[in-house]
Amino acid sequence: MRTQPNIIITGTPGVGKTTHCETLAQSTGLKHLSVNEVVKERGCHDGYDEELKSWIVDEDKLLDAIEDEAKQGGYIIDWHACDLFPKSWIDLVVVLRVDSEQLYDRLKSRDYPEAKLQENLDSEIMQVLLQEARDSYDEEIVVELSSNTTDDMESNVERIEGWVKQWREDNAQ
Ligand code: DAT
Repeated sequence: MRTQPNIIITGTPGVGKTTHCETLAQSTGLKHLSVNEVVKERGCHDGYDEELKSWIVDEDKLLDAIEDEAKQGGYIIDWHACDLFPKSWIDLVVVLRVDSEQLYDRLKSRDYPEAKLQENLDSEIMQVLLQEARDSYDEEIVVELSSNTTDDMESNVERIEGWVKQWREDNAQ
């Protein structure tokens, strides 16, 4: 039994995962687990895709790398996929959503290659991550939240903080 919850914050790149996770890590004491960092630092990849400018993730290595931490609990997992994590590890899945114009501006300012930018815009419009979350986890633990403005972010953070507080009360030993 975990004494702290694990939360996934997922969504298309640029939606605001890192910003939400960093704020929540400070306010809740949960640890921000950036899958991107783990993939890079612990070598959970089969090389780098120069065209897409991203690591080719080895999911088995990644799961092995984070298994002990995840089983212990207390992590906010930050990644643009969610279907790979075993259901038994996860207590809440937050799917952040953003309007196309906002996403375009955010990705453009990151100098994304055109193909990668378009792929991510399409993915957001087609709700790929939301569908993936709904297909992979029980509907009660999947929450869709808007991340267009700083007001959105504040209310999302407040809502997730409230959820964490409740989880801790419900699971106090
Ligand atoms: P991700 O980790 O999903 O790739 P990020 O946290 O790095 O996204 O955010 C990308 C950029 O967009 C960053 O400059 C912060 C900004 N941003 C994210 N969410 C926002 C929001 N709800 N309101 C305003 N700006 C936001």
